[in-house]
Amino acid sequence: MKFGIYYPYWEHEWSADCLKYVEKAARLGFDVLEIAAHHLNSYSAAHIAEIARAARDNGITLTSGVGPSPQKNLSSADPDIRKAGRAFFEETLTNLAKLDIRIIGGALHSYWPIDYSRPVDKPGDRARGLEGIASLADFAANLGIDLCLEVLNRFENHVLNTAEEGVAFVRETGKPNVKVMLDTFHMNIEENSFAEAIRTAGPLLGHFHTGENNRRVPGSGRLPWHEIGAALREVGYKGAVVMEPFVKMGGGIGSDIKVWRDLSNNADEEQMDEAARQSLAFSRFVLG
Ligand SMILES: [Mn+2]
Repeated sequence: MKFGIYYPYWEHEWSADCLKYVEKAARLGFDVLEIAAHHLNSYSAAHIAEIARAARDNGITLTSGVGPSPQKNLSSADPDIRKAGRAFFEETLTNLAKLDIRIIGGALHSYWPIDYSRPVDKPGDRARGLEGIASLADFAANLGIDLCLEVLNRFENHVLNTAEEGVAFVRETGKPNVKVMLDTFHMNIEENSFAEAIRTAGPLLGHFHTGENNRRVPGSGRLPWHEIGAALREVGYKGAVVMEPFVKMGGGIGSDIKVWRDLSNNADEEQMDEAARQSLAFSRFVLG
């Protein structure tokens, strides 16, 4: 198991540059840095090469996550939007490969966050999203990339809310590089049992996010980390465990994540670093 962190922990905008966090993640002892792929296509070739070099120099493995915008939604009823989604993913995956990234996780089959002021068509969105992912899978496979479909809570997505729904979706694609991604924050809302959900995903589990019930760093809240660790070991999970804490208000990130109070005890950057370092030690001990 490798342990990582998603750099928006320190940022207010998804467009924030990931470069400086490569060295920081290494300095804090992480194996993995997860980058937000939302704006990767706007990076210059030279900048992408610089990030790849920094990762190699610091011994950091990069993974990526994305919440596709409504205009790049593979499950849209509008064929032009589905086409834009496909083009977005082809360009993004090509850039991910330049960074040696083998994992992209998130609601790839849909968009995020969902606008629930509009009518919800779960069967239609599921069918179109499945077709979009299944047809994208070979393109990703040729670049050595796994598409990891994140199971989200009901307030953020309607297509995949449980490990069981994730597994059924992934099996239907019939593609070996399409996998299930679980996140303890979402599991805490939707699953009857953390261990059972992890067992349900079993060998199809391709990526794993950790966060507390209130999205503070793992070990600071009340999730059953020993149960979660035992289940990950039981299914022989060998992938990345990436902590995804969100503790600061402000910007597009604070708004999308719905952070309406400072959950960090007004920590400065040094204290944020220390909280991440301590949570990493906790995660290695209890999950690894
Ligand atoms: Mn997540």
